[in-house]
Order: sequence, then structure tokens, then C-alpha cells
Amino acid sequence: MKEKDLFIADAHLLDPGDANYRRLLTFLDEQRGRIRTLYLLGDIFDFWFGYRHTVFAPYVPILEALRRIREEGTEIVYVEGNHDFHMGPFFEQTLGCRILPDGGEVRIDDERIFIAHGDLVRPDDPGYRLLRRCLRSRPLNWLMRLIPPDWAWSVARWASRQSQKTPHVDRNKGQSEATLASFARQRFAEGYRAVVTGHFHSPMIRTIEEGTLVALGDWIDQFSYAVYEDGAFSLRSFKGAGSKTD
Ligand SMILES: [Mn+2]
Repeated sequence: MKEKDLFIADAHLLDPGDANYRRLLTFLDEQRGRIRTLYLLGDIFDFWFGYRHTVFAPYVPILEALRRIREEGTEIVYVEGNHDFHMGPFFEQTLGCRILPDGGEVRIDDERIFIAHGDLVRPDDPGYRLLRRCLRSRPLNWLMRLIPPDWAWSVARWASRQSQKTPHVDRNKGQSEATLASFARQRFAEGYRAVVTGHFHSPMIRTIEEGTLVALGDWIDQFSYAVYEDGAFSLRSFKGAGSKTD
């Protein structure tokens, strides 16, 4: 029976030998055939670019796992993150995903749910929004197609290492929670019943007035994810192979 939906974000996958990568494959394999919709809320990959006929070799195992899940009838919804956008033909056609570049509304059991990666919840962030627009622009898309994929991978790895060195304002937990809560309140005022986001790497589930706010945490060392089942959200953590997930 497929009556539950799963939400996962921020795995930042890089190498199939990494512990978090292997654990995600195990988890998806255990869940196969039991998921109605799998919501991937961004930064599943540490770097993705959707070429027409090429995928980065380290991602073959996860792409195959997603394809198997899809074959069992699970829908996949992908919200782009700040590390994975221009999802391209593999996600759009081969996996038949619904792609929401900036997040947005989905209907679950006729309820309006707002899903987002989370990088756009801060209202006062013009610098980041400009950078985000440039990275997603058509000229950059063209440029990416001219550069050999091996170079693109190296540049992205370098950029990712640089960004890990500079502490980001979003790592401030209290401030992030307040920002998220105020973002969620606005969505609840618009009639959404729940807001689900990734990006903040800190799992949290809160009931605010009439709505539920879920921050997914990450799949780097927390292995946290959300489940929507029987009309309610819950936040869980996957302990590893053979553990009782539910
Ligand atoms: Mn992110």
C-alpha cells in the first residue's frame, strides 16, 4: 500500500563510497514500493547539472535507485537547491519528475502544502538572490554546455570547498528558526496548511497557530526526513539498514 509521502533534502551527495550516500541507497531500497510521492527538496547532490546525454559518474547509483522507485509507481517531485539546478532531461523525462525550481504549492490529500528548498526564505538577501539568478540564467546554462563536464565538476568541487570555509549566516540556529517561522506564518496566512523546507541542516517540527512547519535537517550526519501519513507530518531519522523505520 502506498499511502505515505517522504520528504528528504540536503544529502549533498558526492561519492558512492561515502557513508551518507550508502545510507540513502539503503533507505530508498527499503522504502521502495511503499511511497506515494517522494519529495526531494534540494541539495540532494553536492553538484548537479542536467546535460542532455551525460551524467556525472558518481551519481549513477542514486539515479538508478530513483529510477527503480519510479518504476514502482512513486511520483517524484524535485525542488531545486542551491547546489542542484538545471535538472535537465534525466529528471524531467527519464524519471518524469515534477520540477519546482523555486518550490511552491503542492496538494496532498487536497490540502495546500508549501514546499521549498529554504534558500529563499530570508526576505533581506538581495546579494544572494542576484547570485542565484545569475547561476540559473540562460547564458550560464549555455556556458556550462561549452565547458567539458570534467572541468565543470572540478570547478564546482572547488567552489563547494570554498563555501564550506566561510561560515554562513544561516548556520546561526536561533536566527534561522525565527526567519523560518516568520516565513511559515506568511504562508499559513495565505491558506497553506504546512510548510516543508530543507537547507537549514537542523531538523525541526513545530505547530504554529493552524499550520505545521517542518525543517528537514539533512542526510549528511542526521539522516532526518519527514513522513506525511494519515493526515499528519512527522520527523524521523533513519538509523541504518534493518532498523525499524516505520
Ligand atoms: Mn542548501
